[in-house]
Amino acid sequence: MLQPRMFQTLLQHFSPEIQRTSTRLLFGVSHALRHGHRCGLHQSKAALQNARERTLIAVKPDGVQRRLVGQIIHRFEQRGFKLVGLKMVQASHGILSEHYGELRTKPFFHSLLTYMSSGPLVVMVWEGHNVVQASRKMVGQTNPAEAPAGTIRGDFSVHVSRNVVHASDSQEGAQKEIQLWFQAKDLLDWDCCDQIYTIEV
Ligand code: IDP
Ligand code: MG
Repeated sequence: MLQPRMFQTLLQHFSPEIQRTSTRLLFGVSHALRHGHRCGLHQSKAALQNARERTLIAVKPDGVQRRLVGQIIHRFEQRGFKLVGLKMVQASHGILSEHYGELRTKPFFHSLLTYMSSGPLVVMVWEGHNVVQASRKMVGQTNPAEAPAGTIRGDFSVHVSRNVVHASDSQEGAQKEIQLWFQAKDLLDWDCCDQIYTIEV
């Protein structure tokens, strides 16, 4: 690990602006880590528990074909959520029937399955504080005609049958969908180094 004194010595070779920024960063992180240790255990546990909420997001075949995967991932990263699982799949009617089981009686059910199996999906699990509700807002209404500009559907789609992205609609739904699409071993528990700056722990 780089010691503060060595760090300062190295910094002497850089411009004054880089020196100031780097020093603020170094001592800011160490202060935040010390402060984190002083926080009440109960509060930290509750905050960390909330921060571990997870949801399933999928870029649908139209989103993949239109090369929107990067922009959609970018929005979730930019908001401050943590990616804990990701894969590209060609989904079967079997898994899609289970995923959309509640819509089985809808007149568009068959065409929905045909569309969703027409090409690869990029399926992801995102983690963070209030991620289920926040991601539904980021995605926008089911019908893109009603989704405001600034939402993914409002910015990238026009018709309800080609609305680019899926997001779980509740915490219970998210748990079921995550179990349907991922094995536990494929979800990574990793420490995100900016967590102390995105939630209060
Ligand atoms: P959601 O994706 O916003 O949660 P749901 O009502 O769960 O919306 O519907 C699942 C998906 O079914 C939608 O995202 C859309 O792809 C498709 N869908 C919903 N309503 C219609 C419709 O009226 N016509 C065609 N497809 C629809
Ligand atoms: Mg839904």
